[in-house]
Amino acid sequence: MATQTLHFKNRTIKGVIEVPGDKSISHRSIMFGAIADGKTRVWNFLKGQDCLSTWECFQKLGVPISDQGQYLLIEGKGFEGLREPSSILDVGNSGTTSRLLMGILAGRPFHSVLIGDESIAKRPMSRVTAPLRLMGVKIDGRMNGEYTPISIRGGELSSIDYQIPVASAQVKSALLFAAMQASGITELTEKGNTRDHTERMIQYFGGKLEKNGLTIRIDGSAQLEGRDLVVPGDISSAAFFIAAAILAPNSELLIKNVGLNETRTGMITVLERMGANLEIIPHSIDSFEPYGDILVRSSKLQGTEIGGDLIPKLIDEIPILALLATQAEGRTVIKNAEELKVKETNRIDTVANELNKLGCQITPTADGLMIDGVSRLKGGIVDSHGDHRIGMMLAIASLVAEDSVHVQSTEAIDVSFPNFFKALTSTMK
Ligand code: SPQ
Repeated sequence: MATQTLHFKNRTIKGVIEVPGDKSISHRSIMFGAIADGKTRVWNFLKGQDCLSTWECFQKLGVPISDQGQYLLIEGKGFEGLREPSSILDVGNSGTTSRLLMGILAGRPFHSVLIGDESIAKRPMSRVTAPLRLMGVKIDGRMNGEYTPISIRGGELSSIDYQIPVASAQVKSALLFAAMQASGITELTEKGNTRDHTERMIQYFGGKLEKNGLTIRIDGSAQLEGRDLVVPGDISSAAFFIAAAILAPNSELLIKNVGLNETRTGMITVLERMGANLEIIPHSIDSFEPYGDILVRSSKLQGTEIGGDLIPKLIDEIPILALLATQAEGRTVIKNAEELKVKETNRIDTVANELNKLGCQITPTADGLMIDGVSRLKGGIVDSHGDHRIGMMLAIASLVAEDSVHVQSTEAIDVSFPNFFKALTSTMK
């Protein structure tokens, strides 16, 4: 277990950086490359642990994937090119790998078994296994398909008309992958607008779908073709640097080439409302995903209320937003965010428990957090509990803590941001 001792109070954040490639898009680039016909080349692929799990799973499914230095090469042969794996598919810590893979394997006429780490074993899977059963898949797992290990015997699929009961891009994406292999037209209605990377990639790889408000219609005759793509920087990783520059005095940081897909930019909307000094510079170059630069300066923040439709657009940024709220004037209330309980950790409890150890005033609620600012942070021993986003948030807390912050279990950060500490210290003056 790695512990980092950090004492960064009064340091300034300055310069120009790029953050690693987007995790959600990197996972999907391998998946689409694998189920498309022909070569897919991916630049700026995120070599974080989660995406490496996806890479390994698809290699076990018989897909040639090679690191060509500048880019990743995936040689797909369509859905039919996937082969029955001779050993268990290990998704590691990755919810995205497990859920999306189930949707792909649902239509394949062979048997596979998915396992993951201790955290994955606690994350709900029936949100995917239940609708897949409705499509005709033989899928089971611990506690009637709720938890890993999951076993799938895929085969012929029927289309469904389904209202997704949780606002989850992973459930939507798993069902889209299954729907592309089903007979007839599948109609999916989301509970709220979630990240739309899968829909964009279906279209980018030559497939068709119709979107009308929260409803997506897709038929099972998709013929996808390999493509070249550049993965934009991950806004969820940029979030920690945005926070660092806001909190540290006399700071000015330019974060280049960050994904600006509006289903992911809820944090920017909220921070602008809180008074943050941000400039968004979109790039006009045509791409399958919008991206641009973000200029951040030190800012004084006001408390706010965050809930409703905004939640899916910033769900992974809530830990770092909570830290920012401890440094904002007044109260911040985060509600409608019960999904946080089923992430890598229960992020409602972990955020409150760990930040309160440093002197914050955070009350966990049934569906979010109530945060009173401005808190003066002291040093202390805190733990990521194996959750990458909690680990990075606690590291950023050291910019405002009076004494050293000892962050335990920092190895978890490799899931989405290898070399995070090197990148952070490179911006410090
Ligand atoms: O992949 P995993 O472990 O679920 O990762 C997380 C994260 O913090 O990196 C969530 F814990 O991101 C999810 C995100 O919360 C990635 C994701 C995607 O790529 O489709 C969608 C969101 O999850 P969900 O369950 O709301 O669909």
